[in-house]
Amino acid sequence: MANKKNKLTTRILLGLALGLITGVILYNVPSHTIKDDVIIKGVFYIVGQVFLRAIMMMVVPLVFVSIVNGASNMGDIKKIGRIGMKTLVFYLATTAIAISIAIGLASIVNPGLGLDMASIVTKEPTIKDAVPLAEVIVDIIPRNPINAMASGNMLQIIAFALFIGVGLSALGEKVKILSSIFEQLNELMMKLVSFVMELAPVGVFCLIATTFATEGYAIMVPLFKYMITVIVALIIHGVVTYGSLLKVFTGLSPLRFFKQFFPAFSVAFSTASSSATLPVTIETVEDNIGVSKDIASFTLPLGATINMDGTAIMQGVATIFIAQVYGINLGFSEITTVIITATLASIGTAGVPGVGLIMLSMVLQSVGLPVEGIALIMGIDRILDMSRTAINITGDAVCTTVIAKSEGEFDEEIFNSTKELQLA
Ligand code: DAS
Repeated sequence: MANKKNKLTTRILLGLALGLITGVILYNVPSHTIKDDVIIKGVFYIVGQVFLRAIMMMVVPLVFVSIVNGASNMGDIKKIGRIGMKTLVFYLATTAIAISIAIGLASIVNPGLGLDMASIVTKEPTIKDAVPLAEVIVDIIPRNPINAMASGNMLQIIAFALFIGVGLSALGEKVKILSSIFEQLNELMMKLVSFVMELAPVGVFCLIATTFATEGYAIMVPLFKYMITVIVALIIHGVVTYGSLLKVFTGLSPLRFFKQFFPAFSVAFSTASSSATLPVTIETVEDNIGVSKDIASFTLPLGATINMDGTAIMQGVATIFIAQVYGINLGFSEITTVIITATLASIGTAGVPGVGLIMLSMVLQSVGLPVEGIALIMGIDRILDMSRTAINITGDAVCTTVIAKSEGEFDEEIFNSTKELQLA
């Protein structure tokens, strides 16, 4: 499984490199019918847009099914009690901190300023009028959930899906067939996402070639600033947020934690999939960190599903970047909507490659930003996917360690031993 994802990563990075080279070559070729109408506006446009739409097609069903499934699998809040509530609060709090760091850093770096896509936007992007925060909160509850799905109102879809998931978990055994249907639908969604990601190498090639063939070198600096902003935000969150939480809540050495956790970190980076890394994460957290099996086997699978701080960071930076390149100013209520949407969306986002980008189109829709902006960053997303997935699972492991320590289910001798995990 991990090997298959590594091959996909290689093919996508190859598509990125060839697309970049092709785009720069085309940019320097004088305008010609073949170049403009057949290649760029023909082949590249069709393949690139088909890939982009295939991703957008997945958003509503993926969000709805995966959040219903995630919420129903959390088990009855009363039953999972103390540990479950601690885990939920910790995961959602660190995700909200993550996206706030991302938005704060992006607002300082301003990666999208200087590139004016607004001039080439075919339709005026529809930014919702700045609505007061109270309206944003009230508007989370849909009057008509079917209409919410049809219109792609993502916060309302998330709210409705969470409501159904909690209902399913409260009914427990009485609706086990319906719950298993949602589990199977979730498996189906993951399979469909993997089909779409098989298109990624060609889709990425066409999108990045189009971007560079039309924008030329001008796009390089903003894209580079975007990438650096995401990576710096990931490092800040990993070192400062997780390091502080470990020091304050467990007294453990963050440096030693990251060293002991490195085997899982490296598998997550190479596969870009939290789910594929989960067995290694569990083994590393138990054998290298010292967390009990009971705690690890509950909080880590939950974290791989509902806790995606790295993904939230990408979504925060990408939202600011896309708003800037389209010349759209996001107000306080829009920023709050982005933080709420990305935090809640992480509840259902399963840990497979590229899913963060699918959820990004949902975050953009929640504040009326043009989803077409994803085409700008899709080409380089795989590199960032690898980095953010590694942070996603590090967050899961840090939370697990804090919970285990607070429950007295942590063996400090294992943590202080120097043995390295021998990965099979
Ligand atoms: N690749 C996802 C994961 O496995 C993260 C993402 O797509 O953002 O966690």
